[in-house]
Amino acid sequence: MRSVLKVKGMSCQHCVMSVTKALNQLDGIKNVQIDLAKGEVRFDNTKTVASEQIEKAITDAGYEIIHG
Ligand SMILES: [Cu+2]
Repeated sequence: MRSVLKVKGMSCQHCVMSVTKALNQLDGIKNVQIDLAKGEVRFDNTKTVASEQIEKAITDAGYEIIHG
């Protein structure tokens, strides 16, 4: 399932790499793409990884998910 999240705090290519790496470490998350201008993170959730787990990976990397 293709998922989209709004993530706050990403400002440069380093942030893109950090968030991509954090998500790629989750088993089942694939094809991570980040739109820096929109602050959007897109990925395939191939194993129904729990949203809590995804959120934790992003917050542990130092970024914040914008809800709603
Ligand atoms: Cu950055």
